Amino acid sequence: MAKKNNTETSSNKKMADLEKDTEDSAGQFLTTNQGVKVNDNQNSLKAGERGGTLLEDFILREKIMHFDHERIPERIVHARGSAAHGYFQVYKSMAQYTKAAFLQDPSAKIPVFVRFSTVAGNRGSSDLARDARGFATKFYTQEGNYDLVGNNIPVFFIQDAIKFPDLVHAFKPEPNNEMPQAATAHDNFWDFISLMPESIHMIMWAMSDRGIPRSYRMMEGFGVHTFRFINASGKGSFVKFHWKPVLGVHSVAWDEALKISGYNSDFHRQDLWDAIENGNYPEYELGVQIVPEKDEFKFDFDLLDPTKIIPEEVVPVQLIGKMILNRNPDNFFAETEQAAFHPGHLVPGIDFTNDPLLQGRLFSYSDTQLSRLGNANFHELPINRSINTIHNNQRDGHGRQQINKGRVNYDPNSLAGGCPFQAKATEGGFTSYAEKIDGKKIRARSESFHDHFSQARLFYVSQAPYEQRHIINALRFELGKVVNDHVKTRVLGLLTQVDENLAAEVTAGLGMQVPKKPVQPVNASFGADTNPKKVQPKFVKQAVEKSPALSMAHSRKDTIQSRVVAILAANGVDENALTSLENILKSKGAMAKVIAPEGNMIKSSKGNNISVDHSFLTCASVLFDAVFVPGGSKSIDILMNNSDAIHFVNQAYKHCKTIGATGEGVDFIQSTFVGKKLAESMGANSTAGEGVIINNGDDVSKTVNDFIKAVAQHRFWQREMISTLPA
Ligand code: HDE
Repeated sequence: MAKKNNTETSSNKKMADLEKDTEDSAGQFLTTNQGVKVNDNQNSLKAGERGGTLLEDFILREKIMHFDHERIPERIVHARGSAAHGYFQVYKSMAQYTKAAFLQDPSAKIPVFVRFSTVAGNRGSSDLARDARGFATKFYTQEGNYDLVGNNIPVFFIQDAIKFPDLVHAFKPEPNNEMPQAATAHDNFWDFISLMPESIHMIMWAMSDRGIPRSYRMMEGFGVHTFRFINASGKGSFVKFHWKPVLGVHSVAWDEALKISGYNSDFHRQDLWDAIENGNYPEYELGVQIVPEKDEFKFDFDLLDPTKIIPEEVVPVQLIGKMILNRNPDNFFAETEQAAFHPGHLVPGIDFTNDPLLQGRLFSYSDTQLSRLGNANFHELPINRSINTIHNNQRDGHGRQQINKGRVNYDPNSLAGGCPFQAKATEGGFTSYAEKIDGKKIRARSESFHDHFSQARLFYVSQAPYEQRHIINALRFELGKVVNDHVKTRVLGLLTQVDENLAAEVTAGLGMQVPKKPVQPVNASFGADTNPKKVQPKFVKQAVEKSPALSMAHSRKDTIQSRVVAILAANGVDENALTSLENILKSKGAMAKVIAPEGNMIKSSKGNNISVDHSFLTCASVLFDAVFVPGGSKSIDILMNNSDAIHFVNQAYKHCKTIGATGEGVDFIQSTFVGKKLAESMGANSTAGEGVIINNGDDVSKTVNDFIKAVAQHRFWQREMISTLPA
């Protein structure tokens, strides 16, 4: 019993800590920052009713001065983000591999704060940009903060941190005209990539549907680098971290992403917020791939190379715990914006490896946070504070919160009895893994980092045909925006190394000639004195020919939990059909939204009021996972004459979504282009009808059940091949 109380206490400690700094003005007087009550917040102090304003108006000056400084620099990368609170629980003790306290006790709930982000765009950019997504988790553990600062793509563009500023300059808007925003489809980016063959594996991921997730709740997370676990006896093992979303991994279509950006550029932010408000708490399982130290050199790539994955078929991912995000932040700025993550925030039992990208990151995060958050005391901000009280001899600095008592601020000391003490390893003191290192001081890259194409190919060939088509189209789009032909040709040259068919397809879309396979791919990415012959990218036969885990086609497809279904209706809608649809969807955890020609209310077939969630003016099918049209002859007459309603269904079909209808709703579907497509394909061996659930007559519950099974499939991507809809 005592133990339970302890874990409960530790799980609530962070919440209580944040609570201390939370302020609610309900029922309170307005005050200045000095706590003086304000009598008039509408008029500045003037000499007479018609002015001038007096300099002595300290209330005005204080208010404007604070406002003038309300903006802080946005993150140089990952500026656009949103976050949530929650907790993590390990399934069973991981003591065999690590002594990290938060990975020992399955009954302990470890508070977490997670921030998701896009990488390239600025703070106000669209959530649906084609991009990697950041997935940064702060665990407030009993041994101090542990940050797992990862992405939704398990590899990175570059092998060495020294290239990071160049990479970021290249993908950000071009410096002369600050265009394009949140997009890599421009010459600078592809010029850089064409000269950096090591980036091609990540390019495959970024151009795949992983670059346009359906939701932050439906994407994986990866620690990217190989880290190290250390157990209580000091034994180390290599570890790669994964987050697996319980809802499966799903994306939107590219055309949809473009349109979502117009209808709701906060789409992912809103989705996360709404899901939590509605009790659909996002859940992710923490996975680890553990490699014993003795196996370090057993792979066909270097474990220290951040452009490589360990295929899950080679080292399976063990699921070791679950994270549940169950609380939205109270204040975006104080929490989400001021959160400072750092891959160097470690706890005993976890350590680094010599991955040269990871090592460079260790300098960057606190350095950028110093300028972003303005001083060296940002660890004292409520969101960044450890649940452990801080005891050290660091003092002063801008905005210092802690009031350290006593005369002693140095160590060793005798005047304060030697306090604060150093902790032995057995007392929980952090000790770095005593890795033996013996080498020359040298600027070079290990030959084991020279294979840039084998895993890019593995990724491409492991994709389903529709996923490969999406990669081809993404590359056609991106390179289609590039003006310089020689840049395009160089990228196509790299693609020939990945897969010749891929290169040919992309080239055809650009109306260009397939370049010859470059004999000597590119050497601009090496040091000036490096002998290019020695550093040529090479191919290595992979342990697996295909890795099904790399394809989203194999993701979980048996739940409609939290999916959003649009119900198209107008006055006269069949109330029984609509309510039974709503009830069944709700019982399966999905959300139903009524969309009508006008907002507010419609009258059902029985004359009852039905609330409208959105009118066609404020939404579009791209904001929903599926569409259903219940009957009601009057309602259908209205919808048949409404071009927005017709477009809604056509577009949902184009984006391969599930469409369902009952009663006269079936006539409506048949009157659209969808109906035309279905009629054209009658009797033919066609996929046109997959995911269109309209043939069950008036049996609403059978139709809805079939509809639900189809929605769980997420998309019917094969339809893209036959779809020539003008939507
Ligand atoms: Fe970051 N990265 N990064 N990064 N990164 C930042 O830190 C950096 C890298 C990642 O929600 C910055 O506080 C360097 C890989 C996430 O607040 C900055 C290098 C991965 C976030 C920085 C990398 C990441 C950041 C910008 C190459 C996946 C957002 C603001 C050596 C494993 C965290 C900030 C949040 C943020 C530097 C590469 C993930 C500038 C130098 C690889 C999720 O310090």
